[in-house]
Amino acid sequence: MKALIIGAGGQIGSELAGALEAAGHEAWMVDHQPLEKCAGRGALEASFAQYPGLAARWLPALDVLQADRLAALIADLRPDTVFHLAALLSATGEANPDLCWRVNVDGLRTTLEAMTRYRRPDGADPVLVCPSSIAAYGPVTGRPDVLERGPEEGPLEPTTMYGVTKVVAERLGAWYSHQLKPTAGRGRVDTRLLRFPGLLSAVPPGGGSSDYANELFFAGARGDQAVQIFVRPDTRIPFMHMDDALRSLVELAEAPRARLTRTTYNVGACYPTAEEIAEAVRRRLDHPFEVRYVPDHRQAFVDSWPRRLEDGAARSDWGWSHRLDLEGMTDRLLHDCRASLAR
Ligand code: AKB
Repeated sequence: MKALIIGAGGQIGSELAGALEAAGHEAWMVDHQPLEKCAGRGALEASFAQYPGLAARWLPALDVLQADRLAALIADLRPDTVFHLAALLSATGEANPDLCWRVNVDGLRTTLEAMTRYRRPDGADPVLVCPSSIAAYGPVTGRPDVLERGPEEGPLEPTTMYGVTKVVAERLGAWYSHQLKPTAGRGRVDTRLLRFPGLLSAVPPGGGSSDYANELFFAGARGDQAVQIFVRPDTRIPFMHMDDALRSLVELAEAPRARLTRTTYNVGACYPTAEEIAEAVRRRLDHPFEVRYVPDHRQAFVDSWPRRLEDGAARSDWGWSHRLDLEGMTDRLLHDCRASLAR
């Protein structure tokens, strides 16, 4: 596939380019920042060294709010698959709700509109893959099971602006996939979304509320003897290692349309409390690792998210299966965070 990654310098995008190349695809990358300012610069440079030709497909910086430039890029490149990853996360989004809406919703809609103007070389609708999130859920009166199990069919009643934009993204995806009435020069976009858990990798995330787990792994890798995190020890939300998340993005993009029964899929992996993560890190260290739990305003956001995520549809429709549980993830993350800190 000829893939364009929008938001390629961030936590997911910076590792997705290499994952696509490894799977035999051609990745093009664009971000709102130049390479040297991207959080994922180290991961990108490692992929550029591994895959000849990839560095030349890093495009000049472009903000998704520059609608004309974004539409022109898509019209020019005609990617058969777009991974739309440009987004503000929950904590930053709640502090900047207007910007969160403009980046997460308007940026996505500009991309979808531009993609209605062409078809893939085989005549099929172009594919857009976009992350949704556990933040699309929220507490529902009289339905404690919603937060206990994260049912695939919802209901979805998010409490953060970030969560609201994710529900809108899901509905936009369904509309561009099925409800848009094709006209001459304007066709459908085969839109596919994944409701992701908190994602864990050696690329620091920016502005999420699940970041407390990343902070535990980085603190352990740095050799810190004490760390403060912003949630209670019993806080439990779904988590996933980035390698599984990348595989789910690529597998969903590759899945034949006929096998898909929905536009949004849940993908789950493991469900540790903050204390269980801290303990998994501590068991691998040869020094004390004291964790101070000092909840702040982000506690309310994670408390509004489900503790599990049912993902039967992804498993049966396109064979989704996670590979890393908490123990496997902890081994990998401590190793990778140490390597990233040493760079
Ligand atoms: C966040 O914390 O905002 C994200 C998410 C769970 O979608 N990592």
